[in-house]
Amino acid sequence: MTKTASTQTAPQTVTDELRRWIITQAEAGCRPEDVVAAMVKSGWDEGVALAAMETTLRARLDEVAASREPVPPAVPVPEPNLDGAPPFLSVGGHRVEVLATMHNPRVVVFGGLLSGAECDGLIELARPRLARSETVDNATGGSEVNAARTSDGMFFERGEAPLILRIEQRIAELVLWPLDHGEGLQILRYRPGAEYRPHNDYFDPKHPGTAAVLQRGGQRVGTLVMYLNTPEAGGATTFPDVGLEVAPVKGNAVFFSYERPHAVTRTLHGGAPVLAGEKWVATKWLREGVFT
Ligand code: PD2
Ligand code: ZN
Repeated sequence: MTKTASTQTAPQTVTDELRRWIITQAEAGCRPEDVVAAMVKSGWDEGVALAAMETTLRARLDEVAASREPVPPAVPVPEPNLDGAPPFLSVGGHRVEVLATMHNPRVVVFGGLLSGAECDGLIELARPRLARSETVDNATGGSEVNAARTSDGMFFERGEAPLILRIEQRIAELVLWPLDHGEGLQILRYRPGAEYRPHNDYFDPKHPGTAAVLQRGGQRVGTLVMYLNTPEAGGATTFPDVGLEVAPVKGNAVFFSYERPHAVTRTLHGGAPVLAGEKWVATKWLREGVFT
């Protein structure tokens, strides 16, 4: 039994470490009932343990299946100009720090992308329009409320207010991608306990609803998650394939790109549960073509 499974106390949070442990046990040939029994013995509620097993192993099976699928061709993706490894970039007169970079998956963490006043302004504009978040329904391409995403959210129209337009222009200049290739900004509010379970932002070519979604500008090829406040605890943006966690700090942002809609990009990511306080983010998804 590893430290993960033996040190949990209520409320019981299924961490990436626990997911990795479950996969290790299953791949070593442990029977599922023995894995659940070991978790229960170390303090886990049986229902939570069973649900964690089920979702973790289903995701792992999907990953193994994906590794056997044909890999779609690579397409151009947004990318900041980091030639010469600059410590900061000047974007429309605004200084943005380059805090961390990773190449596979392509991830860049920016500091000070938004000012405190810009973060507060986005929250103020979004708050009266929040509703329980929906995700794309894979079957139809429409949207549905999803238990994997327990936040409230809303979308702005592109350029709908001067503040939105200014931020969109900054993003376009930062990652060298045309403004009209971006979807409208999405705002999410997570309350304590809320999370966004690991997912990919690209549309899965296998899903029947994908063709409809691709009509509006093609695939998503990049994501920028901007933190509008600093939660008291929890709420990191996680990349479970590579064990990376980006702390949510007001004004900072994490950018990642995916040159094909496939797990080889290692851009599976999630929003870890918020442990205390609220977490607010603005997400800009970038498409291959003009988003209409
Ligand atoms: O809020 C986050 O950290 C987060 C994590 C994963 C947001 C998104 N995905 C997203 O908006 O796609
Ligand atoms: Zn996402």
